[in-house]
Amino acid sequence: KLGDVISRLDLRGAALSSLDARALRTTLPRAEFDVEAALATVRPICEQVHHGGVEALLELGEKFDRVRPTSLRVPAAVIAAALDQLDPAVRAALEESIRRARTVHEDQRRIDTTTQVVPGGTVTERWVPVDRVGLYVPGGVAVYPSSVVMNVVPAQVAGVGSLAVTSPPQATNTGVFAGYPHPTILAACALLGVDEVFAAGGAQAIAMFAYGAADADGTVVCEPVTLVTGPGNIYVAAAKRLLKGLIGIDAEAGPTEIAILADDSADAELVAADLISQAEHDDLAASVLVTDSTDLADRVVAALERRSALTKHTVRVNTALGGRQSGIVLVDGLDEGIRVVDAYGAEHLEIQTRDASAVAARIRNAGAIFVGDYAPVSLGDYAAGSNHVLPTGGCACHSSGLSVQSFLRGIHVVDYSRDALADVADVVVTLANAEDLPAHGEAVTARFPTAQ
Ligand code: HSO
Ligand code: ZN
Repeated sequence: KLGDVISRLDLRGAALSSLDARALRTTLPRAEFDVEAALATVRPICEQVHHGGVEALLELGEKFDRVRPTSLRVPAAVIAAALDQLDPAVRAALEESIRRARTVHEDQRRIDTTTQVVPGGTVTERWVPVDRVGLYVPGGVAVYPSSVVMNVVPAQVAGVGSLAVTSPPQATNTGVFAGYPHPTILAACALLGVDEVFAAGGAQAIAMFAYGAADADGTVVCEPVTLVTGPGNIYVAAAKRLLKGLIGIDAEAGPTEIAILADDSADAELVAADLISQAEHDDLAASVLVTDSTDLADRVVAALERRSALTKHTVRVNTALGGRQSGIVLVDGLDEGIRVVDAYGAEHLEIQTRDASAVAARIRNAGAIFVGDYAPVSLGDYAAGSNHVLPTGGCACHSSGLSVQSFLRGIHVVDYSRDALADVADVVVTLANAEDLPAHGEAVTARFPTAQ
């Protein structure tokens, strides 16, 4: 019975007050996502792509995706065919999703700022998009055309000039799509105006982006990129960690997480529906309820049992809900609940309490916060306008979700006149000498030979 396997952690009374933030964090339910352990597996794969280029990528597709890509780059005609055969209702929904994401992300554009430090001395922070981005779109247990939207929209709004998408070839594709990524992924690319799409997944896809790939004649099929974004499995995360430095990466994405902070005013049916919605992603998905109401907890468990039996992916949902990464955490009150969810730093946090907006305003650590009864996580997954590529595994404590900012760099432009430099020369010389780096000071005094 599901109710018997959902773990309960009782943090009422001294159980919570005796834990500091770090201890609390390790006490809370969380999935094992040992990226370090996967490094040994992905290292030879990345090497193979580095030296073998296109041919290595085709072979690795055959090995790991059980289908040899028909060609590494998806031909324009195949992308166009995918858009042609896209269900009109799905097309309209994707278009609405794109529209809302654009609306939100356009407001994230950064404005260059110039500060006049002294007369004749200015520092400008200039925002410049990265040159070329590689976007990874997973295609394993589930395929996510919505993730194409969430990666491409902020990159385009940021002004990234060159943008490539990669997704694993699907063994189940037929007809013109055989040996290519899922047709709905291709159609989403077409809707967004992305024409550079590759049939590569896993660690090998990240290596392709990092090193570029040429075919046997030396013709470059994929130019290397400067930044890779997008969620993936543990091997994708490991490859990103391995190749970081050569390329920029976004926050590492592990299995999805939903935490719900709820009091006795919450609707148990809605809480259960939302916990199940993210449990549906993956056996390792985490669904965590934090509440001060044992009565609500009992009602949620009953609702979970009823609802999970009725939903399509019952087995996966029950595995995720019964896993050590999921569970119900009991606390004394709202303040304690806030402490717990802040320590957890969920990818998605729902607030289903009285005065939900005021409670949300007190939260410091979460990838995204969903306020009240009418903002389920699945709204954010598809159509709120917010981004659904968010930090998992507690990374919300130090990282943000994908946004326009993820694709920009702020360059400081320093512009000082002769007089402005002369005015501050002593400061530079004094600090340079204090650090025993006199040549630093000499670079300034060299500009004022008569003053010496
Ligand atoms: N909840 C996932 C995103 C997603 N959901 C895609 C459905 N499709 C991670 O934020
Ligand atoms: Zn989701």
